Amino acid sequence: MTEYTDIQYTVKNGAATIAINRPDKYNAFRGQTCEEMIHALNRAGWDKSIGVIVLTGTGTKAFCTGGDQSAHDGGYDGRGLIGLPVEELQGLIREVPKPVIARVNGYAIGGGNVLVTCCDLAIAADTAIFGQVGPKVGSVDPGFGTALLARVAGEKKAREIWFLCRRYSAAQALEMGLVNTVVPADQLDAEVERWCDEIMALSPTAIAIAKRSFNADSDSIRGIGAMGMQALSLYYGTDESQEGVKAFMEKRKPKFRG
Ligand code: 2NE
Repeated sequence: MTEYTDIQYTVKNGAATIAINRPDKYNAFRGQTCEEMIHALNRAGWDKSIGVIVLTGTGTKAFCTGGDQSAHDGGYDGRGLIGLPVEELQGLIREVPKPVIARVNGYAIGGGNVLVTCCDLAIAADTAIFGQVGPKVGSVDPGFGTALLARVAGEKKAREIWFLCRRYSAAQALEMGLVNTVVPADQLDAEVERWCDEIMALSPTAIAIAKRSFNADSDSIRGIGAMGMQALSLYYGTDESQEGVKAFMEKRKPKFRG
């Protein structure tokens, strides 16, 4: 894979930036997007000249809004149990031996919020908005989306995020520990660059060892996620789940009960 259609891949001063480039879909990912992100993460992850990876979305509206609901018909349009190899993508963010920074430039919703959760660090524009929508749209991202979020934001807050599907400001995300810092939107790139430059001045091997040891404590969540995806694939076959997707696409409230 040398040409990408759904993402942009750029390198500057040892930092590789992977940007989802589907602004008309609020940077939602389809099967092809996940494949390209996996390819780009492997490309940057094992390139010794790269010391840090930045994950972001193009435009100012969205970082990423999760699975592309227009590519969902009882399952998404790609590979794997649910038609999106998200568990592989999330696992790879943790697996690459260098820090992955989420540059959150807008909505980080659903699977987009999970990407932020999985990244080692997160820097948000003050205009960014966070949240989960699964129970509103007939989905759930089990594993890193739930159990790792509880480690990051705390058990009660993670359950609130999933059980109420509210939206949270960048300031609230900072307070709950989901992001490391918040800056005015017009200073986002300069701030990300500053963090990348600081990382590039440090020992890559020490950082790789530190990352793996941080991961060790929560690696069992990968297994929970695998089991969860198996359950999710069955849930996607139900009327209840499909009502959620249909309601989102028809811009109406879902009717899950009765
Ligand atoms: C992002 C948010 C909150 C924005 O709301 P609002 O009211 O400001 O805008 P609107 O009209 O909802 O969205 C603007 C345009 O972006 C598209 C919309 O369809 C709309 O298109 P047009 O009508 O202008 O043509 N859009 C936004 N998000 C999209 C998406 N994910 N797929 C396709 N089109 C999308 C609001 O739009 C929102 O809540 N979006 C998220 C919807 C969602 O259901 N995400 C997937 C959750 S499940 C998931 O991610 C997942 C996973 O993480 C792991 C495994 C399986 C699934």
